[in-house]
Amino acid sequence: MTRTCAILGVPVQTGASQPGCLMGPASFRTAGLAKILSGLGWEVHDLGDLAIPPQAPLAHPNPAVHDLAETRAWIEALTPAVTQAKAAHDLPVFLGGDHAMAAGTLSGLASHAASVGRPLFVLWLDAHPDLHTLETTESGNLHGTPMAYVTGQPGCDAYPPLAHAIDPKNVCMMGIRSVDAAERALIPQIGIEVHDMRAIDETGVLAPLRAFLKRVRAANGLLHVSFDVDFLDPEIAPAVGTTVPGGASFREAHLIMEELCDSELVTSLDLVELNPFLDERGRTAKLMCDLTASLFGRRVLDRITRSY
Ligand code: B3U
Ligand code: MN
Ligand code: MN
Repeated sequence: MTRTCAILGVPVQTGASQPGCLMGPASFRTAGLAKILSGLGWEVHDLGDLAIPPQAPLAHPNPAVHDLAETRAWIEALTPAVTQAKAAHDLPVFLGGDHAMAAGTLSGLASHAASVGRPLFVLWLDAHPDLHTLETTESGNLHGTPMAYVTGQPGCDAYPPLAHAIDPKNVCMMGIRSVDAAERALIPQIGIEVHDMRAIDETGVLAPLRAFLKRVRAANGLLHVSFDVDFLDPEIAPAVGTTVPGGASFREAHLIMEELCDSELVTSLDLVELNPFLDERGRTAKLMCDLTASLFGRRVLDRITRSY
């Protein structure tokens, strides 16, 4: 049976420090994402771009916080749209936009998961854990807050009330290499599984990924992958506002995508933080499309057996 995939553009850029992520969905479309996925046998439905109306400014006790009204509005618009897209499609892909988008995609997916009675797991591929609350963020860039919001941490009450929180124990982070003090304190406290780049250098990507996938399978979980471009090394993916050296290599990233494909566990995907204004002749957009293709079934050679 043909599997269906939805593409939803989410041109949010107010969560980041510099403009440009607004053009992310257009860049993914220009790089031919829909055609690539349909070429792999998927039935692709492009749902267009979501929009929010212009917002009146909203103040917050933390004076660093900026563009709060916009992030709130994106969460409000995204939550029902994402729940619907997931109910109607096997594997919706949400094209950011900056990572503030994940506050809305994950809140919508958590509602969907609750409605089908399955736990939601999240694989978070990022240089950053994005675990700030609105009270702890020093930059005030709200793309640093979605994981605190969706796991129900106190200090996010300026965001819309969350109907279903995600269990932090169902979250696995890989690629982490830039963590602020408040986030560092929260990680052991809430029990999120974090594989920083040192851990990846020590174990490789496959062992921790397989252990996590085994947990998802055992729990009959839904699996959302949230892929921040800065997970990748800036040498291969320059089109991102928050580059951090020492990121995942081309080969590590493809291996993760291929393993995710083989597992057949992935039920939704975010592609975030692509800033086409910073790209070099579409290079990062093309790489992100190629990595997505690996997740959707493109392979070098056919394999007869799964390796685990
Ligand atoms: N933790 C820092 C940096 C950051 C988080 N997410 C991104 N950058 N992309 C902050 O500003 O909260
Ligand atoms: Mn991020
Ligand atoms: Mn990041």
